[in-house]
Amino acid sequence: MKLKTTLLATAAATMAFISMGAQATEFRSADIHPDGYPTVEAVKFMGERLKALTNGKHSIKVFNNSALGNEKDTIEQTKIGALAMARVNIAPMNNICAETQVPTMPFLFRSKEHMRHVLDGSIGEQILASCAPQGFIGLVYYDSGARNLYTAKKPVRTLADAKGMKIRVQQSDLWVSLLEAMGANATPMPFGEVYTALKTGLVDGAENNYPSYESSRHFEVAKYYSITEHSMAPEMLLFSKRTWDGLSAEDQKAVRTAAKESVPFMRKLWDEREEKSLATVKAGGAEIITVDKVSFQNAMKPVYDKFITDAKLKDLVKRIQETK
Ligand code: BDP
Repeated sequence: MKLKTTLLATAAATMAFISMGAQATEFRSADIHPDGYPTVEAVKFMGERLKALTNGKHSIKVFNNSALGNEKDTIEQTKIGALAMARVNIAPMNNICAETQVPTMPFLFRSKEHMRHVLDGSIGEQILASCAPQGFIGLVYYDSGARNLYTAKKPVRTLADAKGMKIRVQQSDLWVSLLEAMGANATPMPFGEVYTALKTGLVDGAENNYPSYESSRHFEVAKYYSITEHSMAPEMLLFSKRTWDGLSAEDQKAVRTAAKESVPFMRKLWDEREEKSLATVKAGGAEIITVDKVSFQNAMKPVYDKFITDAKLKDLVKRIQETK
């Protein structure tokens, strides 16, 4: 009797495995942010949707807090298929796939609504699709708000104040030029190293949105937060093309659908988090500084001249500017 039960149980387990299909997968997805951060929660949500859409066949496990390395590392792993997914900012893709430079450009989007509208449409799709030859399926963008400059010792109120300051930037040539155009001394480094760099004076400042400034505790070591809003470079969710090519068309569709469904979910979390983070950094002693934004804007021509060089990129910029 006992043997029969065991046999039955084994058979049931085997059946369950077979019915799941030989390719049942838990896709691994990397993020540098901690639990609770909108990007992390959005990918978890996508995982739940994917599981539902594929009747439990596919799911996602998020490895957050830089557990699988910094963004450049996880992009590399995604390219070779060692990792199925990476949620990164668009900036570390700038040197890999030229079109991603466009949404990174300084003062390009006029507002959050403009940015969302452009990225949701055909321009956004074109840029996502442009990374395929490099081995990446661009699934969706997530919000990353506007990035602002923050400094440890001296506040930046005018463009002249930024002159000569050592400012950490993301690992992208475009970002180096952007800060150089402000007169600063740009220092590229991974996000995870910035807190110590600010604390030890290796850099004078950095730049980021409210939620990252807050969750990284950078506000504790760089309390002058200047509202420059110099870029709205969004987040990107990448899927490894190697892994992708092994999926059925039906499963690819499910991945895309689940990713799309996570966008409104993320935006709601994002809007709430921006407000909460502002309150937290203020309570923590951050000084929110209004700057002469036009002077920063006027300094950006060299960045456009250097990076928006070919007809394709020029056309994308123009179409974005013309989008109402
Ligand atoms: C944050 C992005 C994250 C970047 C980070 C950075 O969410 O993906 O790694 O900025 O500045 O806003 O490196």
